[in-house]
Amino acid sequence: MSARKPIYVTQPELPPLEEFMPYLQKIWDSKVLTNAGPFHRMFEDALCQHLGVKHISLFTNATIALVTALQSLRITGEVITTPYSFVATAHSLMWNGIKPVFVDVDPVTLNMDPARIEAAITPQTTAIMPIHCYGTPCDVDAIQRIADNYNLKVIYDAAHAFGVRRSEEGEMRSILTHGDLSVLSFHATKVFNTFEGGAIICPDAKTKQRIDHLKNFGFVNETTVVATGINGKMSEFNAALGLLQLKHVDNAIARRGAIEDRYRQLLRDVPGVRMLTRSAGTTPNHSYLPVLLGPDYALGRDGLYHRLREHDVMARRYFHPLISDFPMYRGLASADPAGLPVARRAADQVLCLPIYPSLEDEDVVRIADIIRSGAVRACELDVEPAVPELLAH
Ligand code: T4K
Repeated sequence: MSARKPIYVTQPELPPLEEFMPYLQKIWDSKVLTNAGPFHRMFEDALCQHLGVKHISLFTNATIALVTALQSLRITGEVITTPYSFVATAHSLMWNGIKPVFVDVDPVTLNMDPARIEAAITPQTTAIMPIHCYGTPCDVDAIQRIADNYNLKVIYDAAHAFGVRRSEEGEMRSILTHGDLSVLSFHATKVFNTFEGGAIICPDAKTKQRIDHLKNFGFVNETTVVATGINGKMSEFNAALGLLQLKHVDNAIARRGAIEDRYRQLLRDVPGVRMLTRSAGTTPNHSYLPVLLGPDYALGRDGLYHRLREHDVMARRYFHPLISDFPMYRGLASADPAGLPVARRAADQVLCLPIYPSLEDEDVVRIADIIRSGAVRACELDVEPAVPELLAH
């Protein structure tokens, strides 16, 4: 047993504690702990500015925000979504009594494949819920064209997409303004965290107001309740932390970018290891570092997962199993594996490697070495073409 500290898939970024103390002092002095207090308002404004969007409603977490986003647009019936995501995406539909309809993903981005959407539309379809998986932007233009043609709403699960921009009309614009609503997560494991937290990006003040009512039990004033709302409010503690975290997030993302570059350089020529192509014209956030271990990777995906663990490296198989494999979904016709071959292959091959700002270069090198060691048999076979039947493995 080694005494080495485990390296997890991620480690939350935290500001120096002494920087947070004055914020806490203000909360202690004012005794305003929640219900749209001063930090909540300041954080909403600062986030809008930072992200380049007009209206944001803060939440306790992204899951409640997704549930509320669906409520706010009165989505019912069936919603087309992806099986290649964290289970909260589909759960938010089930909590609204909506039937998820899974469609396959694109092999390059692993985001919902727009070419699969139209065939899944029925008279019950009311919306599309894609995710910007690992922060890679969806084909938002193609999705919007389909939504417009069939009069469907689009709610993006943008839990991974904090700060992601793409080139539009000569400038870098937030990916979060596409569709009708986008939902961010500020969970501890995300690029930007408030311990727990989330937000809905809204297109206009009226929609934000409706969402603000919905996250506060439906209250409009002391005595008027206009909807069966929920309690989804972010507390002053989380909002104050978020305000402070914003000062550090650009540096954190830059450091993540350097780590991703290093992995790409070290793993470039390892047989059987594929990294996702970076989207052109995009400012990424480097939130995850997925690699796909193909059939020509000698050790296989699960072999590598376990070998890394033996070396105290806790890589994760996001997203395996597919959502459509979980018991509450697998009975759906759209969960049939035959209709989801690309998502299934990705779920079988993916491994998300550790990436976070304080990850040391020597650890990146060590992780890359372990991955390379798992490719050895394939390398040897590459120079031994005398045994072609083994190459087919
Ligand atoms: N939509 C999408 C596409 C999502 O990915 C998510 C969440 C959501 C919606 C819902 O967002 P929230 O409602 O959570 O805001 C984690 C997260 O819990 C989850 O938020 C995230 N996606 C998902 C992809 O990953 P687990 O079960 O892998 O978390 P856990 O606890 O195993 O954490 C992973 C590693 O991170 C740990 O091994 C160590 C490190 N860690 C974690 C926590 C919580 C820390 O160092 N400190 C911590 O406090 O789900």
